[in-house]
Amino acid sequence: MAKIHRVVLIDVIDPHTHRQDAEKNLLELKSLVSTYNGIDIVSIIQHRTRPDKATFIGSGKVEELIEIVKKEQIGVVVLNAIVNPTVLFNLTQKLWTVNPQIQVWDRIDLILNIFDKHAHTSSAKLQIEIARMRHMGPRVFGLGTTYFSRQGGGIGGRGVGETNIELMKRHWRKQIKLKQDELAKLARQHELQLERRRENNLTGISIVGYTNAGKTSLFNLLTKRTKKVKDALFVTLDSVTGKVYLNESKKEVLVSDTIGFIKNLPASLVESFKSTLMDAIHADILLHVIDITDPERDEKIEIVERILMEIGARPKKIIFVFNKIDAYEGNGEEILKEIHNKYEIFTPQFISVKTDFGIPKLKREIEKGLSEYTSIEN
Ligand SMILES: Nc1nc2c(ncn2[C@@H]2O[C@H](COP(=O)(O)OP(=O)(O)OP(=O)(O)O)[C@@H](O)[C@H]2O)c(=O)[nH]1
Ligand SMILES: [Mg+2]
Repeated sequence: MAKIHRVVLIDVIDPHTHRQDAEKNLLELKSLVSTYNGIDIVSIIQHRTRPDKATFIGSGKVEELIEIVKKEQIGVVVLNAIVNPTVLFNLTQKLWTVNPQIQVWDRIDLILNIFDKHAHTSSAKLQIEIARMRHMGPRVFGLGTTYFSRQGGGIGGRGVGETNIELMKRHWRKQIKLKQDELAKLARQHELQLERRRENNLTGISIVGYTNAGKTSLFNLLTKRTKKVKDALFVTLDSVTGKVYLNESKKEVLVSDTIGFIKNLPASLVESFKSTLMDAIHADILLHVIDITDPERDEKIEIVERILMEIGARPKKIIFVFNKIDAYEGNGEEILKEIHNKYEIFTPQFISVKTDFGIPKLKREIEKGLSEYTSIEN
């Protein structure tokens, strides 16, 4: 069994924020932590007008944190923010005395560590590496093995007056550039593949949506595949393409499953994952899968639509697919009406992958979209 990590979650919130809202903010972080196989032992919510520059929580709270780490045998401290690497380093240093193996992460570190567990293809792995290097920044990255081993061998040719930091920066930039070039090559291959499909008039459908909405479940159902499905965030990292058979037009069309989106996805990660989302960027039809049981449904819809815009997806049609209706506990009639009113232009569909409900109708809607916007008849 995978190792369970004992985790402390830390958030700094404005003194005017209610405790309830603060706890809600921590919820997603908690599911991320459990996705990472961690159990959150303690949450610390610190009220401050703004985070402390050196330690995020301020020296008083740091003392409290040291006690908790010691008493609860904490292995990982996670900050619900994106912070400067120096802050992480400062906190790590303070906690070393009670646990020499302590890890201090911010949101990006946590997400990257989850990604790491799920990356299979070389382009997903490269993307994670690039994002990690960017996030570490030149100073911390420079402290890594690469820098010192090369330093040991003698870098040579160091220009007059060049400081160590400048050297580190240059090394850091160069390493990132190398990885980016490698990734660009893979992306180009992928793009050529997509172009070829297009020339052969194979239309692309892509399944997108917030993480854990049921995208892979739908993909499996449509393509009769058996990709991994799990009640956790970011189970899917690599986009995978399969075929769905459409009964009326008696055609097979390509459909791809993609990485899930998340609130506050750091810009650097969006950039890094663009190539994974290539299928979504080029798709003619997007199926935007939404978990109808999620109380934050509307907010998540907005987040997904915004990220789609940011990555430059310009589909001919977007179909909103409200999934998990088998598990919806509220007033069914009311919610259907509300959704129809709000999202009519996205021809909302209501399905349950679990019970198969709504799938034939969804497929008909896809066929309609395809015949409206593309020429699969040829
Ligand atoms: N009750 C119910 N649960 C569902 C349904 N469809 C999917 N799920 C569950 O929702 C969870 C997430 O499903 P996935 O298909 O892995 O979701 P995803 O959107 O691919 O998630 P990521 O790849 O992590 O972004 C799993 O526990 C599924 O069993 C459904 O129709 N009803
Ligand atoms: Mg998935």
